[in-house]
Amino acid sequence: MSHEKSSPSTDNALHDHAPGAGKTKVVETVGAGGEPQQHIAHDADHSDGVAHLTDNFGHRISDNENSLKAGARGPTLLEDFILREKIFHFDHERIPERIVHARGSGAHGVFECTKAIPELTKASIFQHVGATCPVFARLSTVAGGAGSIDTPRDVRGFAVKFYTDSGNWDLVGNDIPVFFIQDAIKFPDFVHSVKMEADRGFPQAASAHDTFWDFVSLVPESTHMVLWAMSDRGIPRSLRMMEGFGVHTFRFVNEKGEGHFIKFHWKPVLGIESTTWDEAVKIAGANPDFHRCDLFEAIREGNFPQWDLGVQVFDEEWAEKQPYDVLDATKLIPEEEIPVQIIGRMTLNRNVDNFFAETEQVAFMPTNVIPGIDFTNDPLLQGRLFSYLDTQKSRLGTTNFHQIPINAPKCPFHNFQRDGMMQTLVPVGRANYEPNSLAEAGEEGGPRACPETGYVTFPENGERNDPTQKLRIRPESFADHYSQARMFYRSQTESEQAHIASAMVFELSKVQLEHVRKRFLANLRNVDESLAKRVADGLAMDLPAKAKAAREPQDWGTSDALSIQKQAKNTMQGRSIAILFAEGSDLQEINRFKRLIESEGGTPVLVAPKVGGIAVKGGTLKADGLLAGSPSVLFDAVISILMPDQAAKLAHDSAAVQWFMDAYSHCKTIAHCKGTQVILDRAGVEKDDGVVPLDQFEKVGVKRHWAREPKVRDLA
Ligand code: HDD
Repeated sequence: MSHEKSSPSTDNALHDHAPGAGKTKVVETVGAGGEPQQHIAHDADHSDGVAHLTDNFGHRISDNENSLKAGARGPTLLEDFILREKIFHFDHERIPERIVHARGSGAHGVFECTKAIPELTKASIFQHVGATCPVFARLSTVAGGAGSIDTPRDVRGFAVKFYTDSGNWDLVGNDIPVFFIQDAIKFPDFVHSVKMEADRGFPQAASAHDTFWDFVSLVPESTHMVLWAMSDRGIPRSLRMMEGFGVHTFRFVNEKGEGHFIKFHWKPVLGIESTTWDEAVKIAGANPDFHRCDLFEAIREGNFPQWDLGVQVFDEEWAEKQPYDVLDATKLIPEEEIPVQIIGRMTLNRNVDNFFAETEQVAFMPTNVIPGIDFTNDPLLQGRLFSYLDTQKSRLGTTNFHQIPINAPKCPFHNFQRDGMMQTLVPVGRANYEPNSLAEAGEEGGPRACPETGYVTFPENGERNDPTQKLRIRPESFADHYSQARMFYRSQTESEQAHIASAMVFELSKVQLEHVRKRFLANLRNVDESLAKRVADGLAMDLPAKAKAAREPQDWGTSDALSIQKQAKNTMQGRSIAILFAEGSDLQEINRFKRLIESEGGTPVLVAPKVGGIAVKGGTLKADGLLAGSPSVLFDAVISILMPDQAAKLAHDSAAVQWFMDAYSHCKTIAHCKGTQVILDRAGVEKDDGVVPLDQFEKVGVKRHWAREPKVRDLA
């Protein structure tokens, strides 16, 4: 990153004003002019080596236990500025939560270019292999509030801020490559319908209710994304194992001014992994912060999550020939047609120091683009270009939210924007307008526009369009609402298709308005008759007449890239594997598995009926988790090493029986010693490719055994 000398017009005196002016932990951020700056992170005074508690204006506090009173049992005095400041600040700790994506987890990292593409874009970060820039990523759910569970059925937000040397670039995407609506004007309606219902304030973080299904059944363009949300993509196992998508068609522009259409993809190095619905529900009870903890702990342990950034590149001529419109955000471009080329890798390698200051205050905006990356006329994207800037003012309270360290660019920035609430910069001189000739009198004249290197909007904005007409219409090319939904469904494996059908049955069973269910089924017949029949049977309803489609759906074949199971990785990397032990278990054997899992990049977790220290063969061993408090839903595979007497005892403990029953019904690998058989019998666990003796664990590995599913779940 280059750091120019800061302009006096935006010099930031923040660092001189740290409370207490002591020698506390110093955090390096970036100053107004892009120069590194130091902030005092803790409001304590260390001047004599002891951290002294002060108020926000640096006055030392003598007593943090008692308010000031008139007499030992008398009234508290208004004069107590220490009490008042403390309560005043506390009363205002919360800011409005995000209207959508309120629940999120963030981390810092680095992006590295792995393939230079100057022929496609002049974006500075893509000019040289090995070029890097810092990033901040926030991964979120959409519908729930800030304190809601991590594992509801929902879309996940995938927002990345690249702090490049030519300004911040925000790629604000989701884990699903298409969207529910085509035009931003429908966004408030859609969001109102999926959030908790207006009169009753529930359900929280769930789409299984009347208003969501009412909306989507009335808006057929949402059908494609509804299928994605009802598929296993809606219940990811880990934030580290999700794909990400920029969703819209964007544009790369090269040095010569030539444009190419592109779609952005994030591919998780750990592979894509989801839960089953039963598992997701149980995880919500066992650990509502499951995804947040998983991300935090992986980074803390040095198992840094990584994603490859890829692009699909195509031109307008190719786009013109497609049976859908590339400006329609309800459509994807099959990877079989336009392969994804990998151009970089993101590594998240540092947890936040403070959740509020960073994860809560980070402000993503699709308008944050750098030269070489441009928008298209996608009407959903165009609406977003207004919405995000606007919402930050209401969330963060001031137009100066860009000065908050997490939002500030790490390259120089200079302009004549001035003042506003919470202004922390101290610009000097008179130059707060332009043009000016103050420099001629020896004064600071301030910055000037840069025609050579500044952002230039791609001039062609009239794709298949007549810009002389003002129209409120949806183009005819956006009219096919079902063909890609069909392609998505037909690209899934049998078990994935069954999951979609079950999810729809579950969600529609929560819909109390009968006509809404019927309307959705009528639409679904346009996607796939067998799916519609399956869902109707699951609800014990008759199939209604097929809805009339705006445009008759076509068979567009299938795409393996749309299925999770077809791309599954059999790997221990990033997976957590439980080792169940009890009194008398063989320590050597336990350690052997621990080492194996660790050497393969996995995390072994010791689980036992008691945690404090159990006498095992060869020593005493502490467990990481209590059996009753560490259900097997928290792990990707389970190993059981028990002496027969302990196993016989656990066979009468419902937590132990349920542990194996769940691992089995969630199609996980169960590697067990002979002694464990007595519990497996009680749990109804039958031998199969994934229920194996201990010595076969390594061979079988950590993957789901979907062939088992018909034995444990009615997939009708
Ligand atoms: Fe949005 C937040 C992703 C359409 C308006 N959106 C938000 C976040 C993500 C997305 C990941 C959370 C950012 C964070 O972590 O802070 N949004 C999308 C995607 C969309 C999309 C992939 C379609 C392709 N969004 C969309 C539309 C509008 C908005 C059409 C409005 C016209 N989105 C917002 C917002 C939010 C937001 C209200 C809430 C909090 C925020 O912006 O910062 O402005």
